[in-house]
Amino acid sequence: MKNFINQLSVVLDPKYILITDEDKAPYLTDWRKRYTGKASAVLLPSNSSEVSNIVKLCAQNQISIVPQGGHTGFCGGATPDNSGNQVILNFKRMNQVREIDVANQTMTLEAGCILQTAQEKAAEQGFLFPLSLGAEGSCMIGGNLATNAGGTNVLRYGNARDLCLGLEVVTAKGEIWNGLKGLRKDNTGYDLRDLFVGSEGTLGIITAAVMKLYPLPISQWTTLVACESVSSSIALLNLFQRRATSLLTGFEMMTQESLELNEKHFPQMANPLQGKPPFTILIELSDHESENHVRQLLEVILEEAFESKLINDAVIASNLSQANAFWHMREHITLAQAEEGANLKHDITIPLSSLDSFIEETDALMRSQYPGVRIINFGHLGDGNLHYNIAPPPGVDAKIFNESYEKPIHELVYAQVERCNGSISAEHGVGQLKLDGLRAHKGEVAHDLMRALKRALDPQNILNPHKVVSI
Ligand code: FAD
Ligand code: 2HG
Ligand code: ZN
Repeated sequence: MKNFINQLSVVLDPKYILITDEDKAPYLTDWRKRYTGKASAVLLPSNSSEVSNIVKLCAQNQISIVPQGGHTGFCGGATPDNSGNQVILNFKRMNQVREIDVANQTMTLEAGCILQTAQEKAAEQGFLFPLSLGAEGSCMIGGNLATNAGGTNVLRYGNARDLCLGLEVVTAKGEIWNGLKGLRKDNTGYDLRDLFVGSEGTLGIITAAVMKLYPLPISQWTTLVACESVSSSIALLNLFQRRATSLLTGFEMMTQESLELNEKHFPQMANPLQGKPPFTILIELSDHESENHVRQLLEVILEEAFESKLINDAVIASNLSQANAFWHMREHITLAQAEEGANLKHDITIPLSSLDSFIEETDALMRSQYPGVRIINFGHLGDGNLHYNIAPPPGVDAKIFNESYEKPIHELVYAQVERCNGSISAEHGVGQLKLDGLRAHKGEVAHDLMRALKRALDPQNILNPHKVVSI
């Protein structure tokens, strides 16, 4: 290993090769503190050639690499194993916006560019870069693409994959594939870009990307509404989709139990709706034409929703700071859960037509089999994506809860997901958390194809091994 580190210092300035325990510590534990690994070194390259040279050396020495962005992922994908032989390749020094192409409405970003920086740089040029999620102040575009991140604008603009037009990737051999074309059409055979997006660092290392930009909306209106049931929430979504079409940019759901937990930890984020509605829906409309048009449309749709008894209360944010407060309330549920302690996450998608029965039946099964657990159910309802998270009954030790209940609770939820023809990972990925369950979920044929791809692109199994698929 000492010899390998010496070789590394030929291709990377030694001050960017972290080898002391103290220097490495911040890179070894994931955001949820579920996984802590060991690494022989943390490497901080500043450009794609350095990444290429590092990968070549790793390939020669059979050293495996864990790519790492902001380390905010929820599935342990960016955390090394316990062998102490892996290296972490962290992208924080590759953080430049290489280009904003105004005519083509694209931006080219290095993998370590923080998502919020990309949004801000786009806005400076009058563009919207629509990828948006709670971790945007620290997650990086390479990590977003590697996980095919979703977030709160998917309903209108799609997930990270939909926003990506081109990639630069370092392969497992250390070659640099330059696919940084900002083309909206390119049917020249297999889509390599789509292979790397969502592969969580197991097929190649993303060093840069061309991303789509959109015109900045001139006005946005945000409202919170109270719904009595899942079925009325979905009918409300359909009403907004029919009436507002592409002006609908956000449709998020929070249950009463989620907001109560939020308020416990962040009392300043109390729900402004009265009477503790079972389902609070956050809706956002965006417009590129005039301030008034979308506000009036919102009022008309809400009136119709009141008349059809889909909602029984609503509050429209009167200014930007109130709109931000609504969004903060939604985004803080994850932080409230982290403050509260242990919780089991289920990032699932269900077809909207089955969502009502999924929630009703799964809630009932959960409450009868695990009395006292708290069902912290919230998420991107417009995408059929629930964060169906389970917290232990108050006062139950987190460790005991995880050890005794994690497996059966996952099994219960995932069996329900299968029954409804849903997915066990909507937007957070697989990483190491869902590695074992993936074969059963995908089916043998799909899983074998995934393995074949992994073997073809990374025959030495040095790119993030034992994440997503084991070979
Ligand atoms: P990391 O966690 O560092 O890495 C994630 C995976 O990508 C790992 O497998 C890693 O090896 C790989 N990887 C990282 N960089 C590269 C690269 N350059 N090349 C190849 N592979 C690479 N996710 C959502 O989808 N929607 C949300 O709404 C959302 N909200 C969140 C809110 C909070 C508060 C937090 C903490 C997380 C949230 N997440 C959400 C999860 C997380 O932020 C996303 O998965 C994000 O895309 C991860 O980016 P990252 O830079 O932190 O990646
Ligand atoms: C969100 O939508 C994130 O806020 C986090 O995807 C979900 O905490 C979670 O489970
Ligand atoms: Zn989410």
